[in-house]
Amino acid sequence: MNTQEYIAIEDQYNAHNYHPLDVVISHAEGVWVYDVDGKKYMDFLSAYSAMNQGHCHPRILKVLQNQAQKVTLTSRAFRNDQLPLLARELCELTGYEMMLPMNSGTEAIETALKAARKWGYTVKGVEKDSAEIVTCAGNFHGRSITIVTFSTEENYRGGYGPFTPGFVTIPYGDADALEAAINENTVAFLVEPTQGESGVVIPPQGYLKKAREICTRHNVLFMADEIQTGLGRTGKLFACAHEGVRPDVVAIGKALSGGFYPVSAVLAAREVLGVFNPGSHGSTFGGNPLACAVAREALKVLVEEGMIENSARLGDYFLGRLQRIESDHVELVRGKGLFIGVVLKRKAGGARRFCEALQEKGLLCKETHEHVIRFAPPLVITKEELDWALERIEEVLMMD
Ligand code: IF1
Repeated sequence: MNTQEYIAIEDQYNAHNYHPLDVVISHAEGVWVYDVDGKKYMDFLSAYSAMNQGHCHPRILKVLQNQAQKVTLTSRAFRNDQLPLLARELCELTGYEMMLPMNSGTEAIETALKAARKWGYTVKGVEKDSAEIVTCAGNFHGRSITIVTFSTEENYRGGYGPFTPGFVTIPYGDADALEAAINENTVAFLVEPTQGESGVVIPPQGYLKKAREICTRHNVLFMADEIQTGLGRTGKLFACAHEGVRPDVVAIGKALSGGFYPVSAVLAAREVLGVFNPGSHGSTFGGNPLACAVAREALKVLVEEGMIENSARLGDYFLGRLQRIESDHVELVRGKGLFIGVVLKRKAGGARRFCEALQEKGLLCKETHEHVIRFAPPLVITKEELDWALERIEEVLMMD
């Protein structure tokens, strides 16, 4: 079958909750993906930063295959030999006392929200059912009804009411607004160190540090959503590290498995994750041996193959090259590491047509919020591959 035939079947039987590019991928390796018609593309989205290690990384694949022949799922009613090792390795790598394994990023965020509320009641002493969590306008933290409760994007929350109480929204990047929003019921502040879906929005220098200080002073948990920005995407293990900020709670996912399997986790001190007692939170697949074996290897290759440093080095190079392209369509280029947004002028006619033009030239990326082209290649990209991409990006940004 060819591309159009696959699309026709998908359109008939699959809900239309996305508007994807018309490329039907059949296999992939490293930074390259191949469609059913034999066309080759460079992946500049990395499945929204789940593919930091590149597609089908051989070491992770081997671990997946080996583990899949041993045991894949035990449930948490019993124990397995991979979860304790992932927990120890993840805590040693990140410096947190404990972790709680889940599957999707949404579940990690829900876990963090539940931990914060329960910590508020049992440790901080907030009055029962009065906990408040401060979140930022322009956020994206997942798609559950509680999480879209505090989305400020009508397309993400419209039609899903009634919503969950206990959330306060403040402008992103405004530490004074955080100070003003905190009261005796505030248990946590949830923030993306760089807002991905909003269009790679980097907060003002010093914002995260000020927010950290405010949370410390008011005994409010600083919770960082590093599901997209974490694990090397911005050139450091965690994006918060660019300001030397250490959150109380960190949610990770996506590249935690190198794109092989849904694996997410929450990292925090014993004082926070200790609020969960047996039976008070869980998941059928959370912490399963296949997920944990894959995540252990995904973390190992990320560190051992210098992907975080590569993201920093080539990210700086890429940003500099993009900023020197003199295109009438470009408002500004912003980013950190290999996490970059090209903000187009309103008169450019929207980012979609540029993504479609790039697709024609063999480069896959995704527009976000109408006017921003997001560039996020796998962190294994080489300078030669980046130059190949830059040549095509420059041609497209210079088109009429
Ligand atoms: C979609 C966006 C990105 C995330 C952050 C939590 C989650 C995500 C910072 C939830 C997930 C994905 C979800 C996917 C598209 C993509 C996305 F466009 F939706 F907003 F990356 F920016 N926190 N982001 O980025 O993790 O439950 O998906 O594993 O839902 O369309 P998940």
